Amino acid sequence: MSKLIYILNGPNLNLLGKREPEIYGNTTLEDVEKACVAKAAELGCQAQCFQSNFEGQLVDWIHEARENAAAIVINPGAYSHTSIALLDGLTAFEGPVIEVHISNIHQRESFRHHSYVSLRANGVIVGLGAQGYDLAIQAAAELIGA
Ligand code: CA2
Repeated sequence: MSKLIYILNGPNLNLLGKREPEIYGNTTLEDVEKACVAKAAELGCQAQCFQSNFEGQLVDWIHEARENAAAIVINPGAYSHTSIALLDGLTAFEGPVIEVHISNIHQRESFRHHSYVSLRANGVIVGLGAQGYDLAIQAAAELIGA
């Protein structure tokens, strides 16, 4: 059976492609998720995509990934900068974690420069737009030996 990669998107990412295209581009979350499923399949893996505006829901999916998934690709949105709960959940996950940010958080406000999730992530991709998810899946697939 092909290895499963969980693709987790945090708060407000359901608005992708619908507002602030100068920062986040025109690609919708639906487009991103379709591209993730296709990329994973191309690499002989499977992607399952989730988005929530609630921190606890994201933590629950990370716990679920402990049983089901070989790797996690996560854009934690603003929770990157605030959430020790996501960091702790991800620390309890044994496989590789790749963190994605569509925008270059280091060129933005100083409160976006620090990510708790980066303390756990095997790799971080920032500033490459929606293509960052593709690259993250590629990295995750390599790390799980797919
Ligand atoms: O650059 C990223 O991917 C972020 O994770 C996006 C988060 C932001 O809080 C992080 O600092 C960086 C925000 C997601 C909001 O997405 C929107 C998309 C379209 C319109 C409005 C918000």
